[in-house]
Amino acid sequence: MSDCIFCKIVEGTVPSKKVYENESVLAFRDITPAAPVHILIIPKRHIPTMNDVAPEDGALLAEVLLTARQLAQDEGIAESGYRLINNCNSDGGQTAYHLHFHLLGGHPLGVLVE
Ligand code: D5M
Repeated sequence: MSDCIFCKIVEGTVPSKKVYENESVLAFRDITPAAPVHILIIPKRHIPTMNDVAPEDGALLAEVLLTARQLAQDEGIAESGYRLINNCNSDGGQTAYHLHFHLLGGHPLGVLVE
């Protein structure tokens, strides 16, 4: 049995507030939201970090990103704007080692990188 919290969410053994699901991608609300809209988009298959994405995962990664784009529309934040973040490994602040992208929006997020 996997020790990965997001694999458990995919399996349904840990509850989540799902907002979108298909056969390869899942999106659910972050348990500690940092903005009015804070959704995590993940591939269902366990990929630990961005470093582990292989060239043959390109279509899957595109599906994850296109899901984020669609959810931004659905959540009404596409026009006002949003931030899509991947944290990679310890310096990047990654705490959940199953690839995920944070979709954040719903209020001004401030400047992160100049
Ligand atoms: O972000 C990992 C994110 O995952 C962090 O914002 C909390 C969130 N998290 C952790 N456990 C859960 C559950 N069970 N449901 C929803 N959200 C969760 P990182 O980029 O790794 O720092």
